[in-house]
Amino acid sequence: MIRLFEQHCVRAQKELEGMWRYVRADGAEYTIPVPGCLEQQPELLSYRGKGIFYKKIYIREKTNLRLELKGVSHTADLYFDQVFLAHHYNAYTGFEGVVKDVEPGEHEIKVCVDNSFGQDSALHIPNDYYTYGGITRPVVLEQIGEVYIKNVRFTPYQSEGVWNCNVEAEIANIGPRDLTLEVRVNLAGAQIAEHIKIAAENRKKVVYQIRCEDAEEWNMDSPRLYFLSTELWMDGKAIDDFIERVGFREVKVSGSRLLLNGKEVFLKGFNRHEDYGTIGNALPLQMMVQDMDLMRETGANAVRTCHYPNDERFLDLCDERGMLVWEENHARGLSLERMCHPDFDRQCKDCIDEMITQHYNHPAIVIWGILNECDSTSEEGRRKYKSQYDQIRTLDSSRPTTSATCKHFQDICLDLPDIVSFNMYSGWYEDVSVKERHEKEMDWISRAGGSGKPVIVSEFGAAAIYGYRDRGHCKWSEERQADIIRENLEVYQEDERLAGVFIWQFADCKVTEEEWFFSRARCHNNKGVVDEYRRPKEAFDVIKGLFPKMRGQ
Ligand code: ADA
Repeated sequence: MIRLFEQHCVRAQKELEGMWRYVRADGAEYTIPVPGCLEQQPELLSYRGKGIFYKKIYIREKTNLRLELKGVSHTADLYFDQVFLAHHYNAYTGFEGVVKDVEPGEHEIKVCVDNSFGQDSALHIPNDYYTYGGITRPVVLEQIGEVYIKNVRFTPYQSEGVWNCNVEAEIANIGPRDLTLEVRVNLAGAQIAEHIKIAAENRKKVVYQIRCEDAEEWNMDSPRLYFLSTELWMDGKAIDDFIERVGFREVKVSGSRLLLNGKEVFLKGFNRHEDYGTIGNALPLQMMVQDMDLMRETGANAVRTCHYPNDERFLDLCDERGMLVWEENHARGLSLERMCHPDFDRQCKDCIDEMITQHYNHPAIVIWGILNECDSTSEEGRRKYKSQYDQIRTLDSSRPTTSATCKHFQDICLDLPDIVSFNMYSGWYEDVSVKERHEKEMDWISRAGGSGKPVIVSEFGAAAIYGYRDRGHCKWSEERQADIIRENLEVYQEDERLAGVFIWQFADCKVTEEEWFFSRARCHNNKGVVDEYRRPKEAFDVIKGLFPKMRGQ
């Protein structure tokens, strides 16, 4: 399944799911499901390295083709009939390749994939989560004509009590002729039609302001979604279309509050990695729904996509369920030395650019985050933080920004984001009073550039091995994890200064053995409140008792 709704009625689109041929670097051959992870194959359980995926397709009539790969982990080179189309780095954003004038008959798609931690990889490194391998998200094959819609951006805003929006569509003419065509936009009962000219081998951006008299707002209780359909017409015929699913809502920061449609929201959520025991990060829809249902069962209203952009189908689900999302770029715990990797700036820039371009229209996303626990203590680090915030604001000024810091009392970047967020493991890494430690942190934040801004506790929690019980509540027992989470939540629920809390973490996730085995029993980060098979630990019920009592919906 590509998305949770059909994106095209005119353009022919299909998913190339199923079995693909995979040839490992040493020549060993397998057939592997796509989407899927290499690690699901008995012979590839811990394979880290290069390999090539092949898929044969049949084309009935001469056409232009667009291939979209929504996630390949982590470096990919895409070929069509041995012709190179695209290079892409990063497992968590998609990319495309376009081939013109494909003749009828048999053709071959080839994707060279590498998931090793080589010297060209600044963001995928041995880490406290697992970099899987393979084509882990859907592959889409589309038939396009000489002109097609590349992208549509929807920005809602209220004016005099009525919903309005900006719709920007990017149209590409990949043919040799200058064209005149009609653009037709349909949204919530409003229609726009305009004739445009677009030169050969060129792109054009059209922008419309649409007043939607009858549009209802999207909110957490009533996540009303609308189809935004953009079509291209020529000689009385629809030749291409692009359907987005959008919601009318506004996110703002006002003083220390986060507002959704002018009303304060308090975020009560989980940090969630895309990871499931034996499946890896290629989660099928039913497992995403299971995660959503479990989070909802506790009373959560928000999720943080730590530490990378998520699968679009999960974001679609959040849109449908009114679950608020903090989505962040891919960068976890990088030291200054790692941030000075020659490819770091470019790889972050591409990731942010793709994340925002690809996920801009999700009403559920209310915060963009960057650089979890990276170096925010040096002038060089600060320059990098600043340039990433600047990049985000240029691409999207409609959502607030943040970054989760652990550089307590040393962070020099708290003045840069719209929201200040900090990770704090009181009771787990440090045996301290949660309340006292929290007060010190809040006091420091107010003096270090965060004064007057919303503050979020972006991570807190403790580890427990599922099923391990101990009457003395020793560390790693389910009882101790429940105690620590309870103590933290009780302190935060009293604190009117906070705008939200995110528990670390929703489910146990696999970590890389390299660099991590000594502090991570079972080579897993065991701080999930459910284990990697989604079996709830004792803490799950504690949260279920406390989340509904906290402020916010
Ligand atoms: C961090 C980090 C997480 C995870 C967590 C932990 O603060 O952001 O990715 O590593 O700590 O479990 O210690």
